[in-house]
Amino acid sequence: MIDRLQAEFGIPDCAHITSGNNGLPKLVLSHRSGSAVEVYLHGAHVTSWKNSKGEELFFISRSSHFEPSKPIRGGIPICWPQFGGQGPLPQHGFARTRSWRLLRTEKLGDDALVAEFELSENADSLAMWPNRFTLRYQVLLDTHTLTIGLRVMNTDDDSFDFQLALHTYFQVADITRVAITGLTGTTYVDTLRENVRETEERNSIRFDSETDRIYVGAPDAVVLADEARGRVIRVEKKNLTDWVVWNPWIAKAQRMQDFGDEEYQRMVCIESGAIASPVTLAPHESWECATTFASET
Ligand code: TA6
Repeated sequence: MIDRLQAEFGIPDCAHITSGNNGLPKLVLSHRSGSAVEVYLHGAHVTSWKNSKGEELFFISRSSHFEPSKPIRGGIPICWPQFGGQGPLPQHGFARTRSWRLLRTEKLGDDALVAEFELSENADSLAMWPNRFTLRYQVLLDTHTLTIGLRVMNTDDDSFDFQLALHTYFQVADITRVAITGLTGTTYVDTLRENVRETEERNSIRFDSETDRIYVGAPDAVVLADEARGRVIRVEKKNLTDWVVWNPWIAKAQRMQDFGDEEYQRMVCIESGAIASPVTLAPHESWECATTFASET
């Protein structure tokens, strides 16, 4: 399978399909600047984004599964058509545990690299979610940016609702020296306090305990400062209403078997999504969104 994918989608010095962890196929896009991204076909899961210096910007747990039936712990899990346990489906829906089809790889005129993946319903998904759909997931890598685009198509004769989140795990040097800015004055749902709604009063969100908040109707841009490393990453969403900010801290980290007890110190999740207000998609209509990650180097 890897050889067939490489023959069809490989681009010399730019796109390479290889056997990843546990032999799962993954695509590696290597930009001429030195930046790179890795995407497993399992879940169309971005597991690595490196800047032009080759520094890893995303977090992957050393204890992560790499098995067809389980989500990868880190990178960008695609939460669709449900977020969390907010419905009858498995936690965060089924898109992140399905094998996606690689549709195309391309080197654009400005040397940016793009790959596109597709997922549609199957007997398993229809059994738990009786809707026909096609998802198109686009990964675009440039010198300083990684842009994720998702298009949802309702290929059925009835409307359906969905939630979505790009559940992105950022690597940080020390969670106690991390600041997230851009959400001052935004309403958030505190999932650790019976979903009470509060207003974010702080200019900088910092971490000293478990944090699990859905910022609703939020501004489109946030900035992550990894102060211990002097690294800044800007994240901008398009046509998505919410952000989730999450760190499991000590007790929850210990309860997560695919996550090291100490790993909470080296990661933070900033997730762009449509959560508080699910999207309703009419028959044969489509909807799209994007999220761009920008690194200074
Ligand atoms: O995004 C925050 C969250 O909903 C947390 O409540 C936590 O459950 C996290 O997602 C990870 O979920 P997972 O199913 O990947 O373990």
